[in-house]
Amino acid sequence: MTEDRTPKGALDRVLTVEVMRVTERAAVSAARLRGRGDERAADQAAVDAMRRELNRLAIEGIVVIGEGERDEAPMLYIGEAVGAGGQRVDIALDPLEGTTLCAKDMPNSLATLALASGGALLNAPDVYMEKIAVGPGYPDGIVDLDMPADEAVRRLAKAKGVDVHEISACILDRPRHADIIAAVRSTGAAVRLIGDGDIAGVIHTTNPIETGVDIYMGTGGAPEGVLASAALRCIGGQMQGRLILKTDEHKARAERMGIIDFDRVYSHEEMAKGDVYFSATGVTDGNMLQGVRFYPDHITTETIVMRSSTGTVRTIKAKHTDFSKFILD
Ligand code: VTB
Ligand code: MG
Ligand code: MG
Repeated sequence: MTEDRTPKGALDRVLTVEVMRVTERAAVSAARLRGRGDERAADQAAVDAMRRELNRLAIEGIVVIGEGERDEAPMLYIGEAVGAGGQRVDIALDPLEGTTLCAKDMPNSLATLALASGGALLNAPDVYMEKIAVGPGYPDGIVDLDMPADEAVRRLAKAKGVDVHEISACILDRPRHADIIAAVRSTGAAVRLIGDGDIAGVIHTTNPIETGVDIYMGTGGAPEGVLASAALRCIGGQMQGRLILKTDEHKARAERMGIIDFDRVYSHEEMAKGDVYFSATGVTDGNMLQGVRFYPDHITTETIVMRSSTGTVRTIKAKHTDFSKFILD
């Protein structure tokens, strides 16, 4: 028998494989609807597949970051119990992150899931979150949310030992980001604008040579912020997030989830604590993951699956010959 080096208090390591299966299934179902211009259908397909797979796992899971609150999301809503029974875990999911990317067959849409011990993931409402993230290897606090964007890229360049022209910042292409885009460009650094998909944007900072992205900045979804934090906990890097709670309704939702300090800056370690698993399967082709491929007699998927307690990061290319299952069940 091989020795299981699972640290005390950590989750069962068998779950590494299990979480991967869940995102693989969701990705295949969404990928069938790539490029059809129907975001809702692709999202629904991913949600159905993910829920079905989650309910087969030997876990007693609660969705803490999901498709929305119960009245607006019939499936995988926040608070939904999933699993066939077993270890008690919290789950954060975005079955199809980048629905528009998938509907338009553009790069970097993913099926994503994070799993952690009960109480370990920030219960964030589905509001916006300001984010800043960099990959591993920088001193703690090298950048933060309150720093002007131009200062952040300059500091990063200095720490990396390169000219600021060699830095690239990934930012969601939205009018609300006009100022930070201008600030970054004023330094001579490059801006990679993305249409959607900021979980991928954050993960890309962990491998700047492959992806061409050194830093992620800007405002995106809070659920995506928690999922990206789970990934960084495993792979290394730093992130900060601050919920944008301007309206009374948003504040009330945050309060119901136990948030009392509305202006709090969370580190990625505060958004995803303890032993965390993260899995993402490519739906469309991307910088780090290939999308689902349909061959006449099999399907391939590519998944990055990782675990924080051991820091193992696996990229798994799977060939699924039992493909009838993907269609029938
Ligand atoms: C981001 C991105 C998502 O929403 O969180 C973004 O990661 C933010 O919201 O893929 P807006 O689109 O309203 O700007 C998505 O683009 C879609 O969920
Ligand atoms: Mg979604
Ligand atoms: Mg999303």
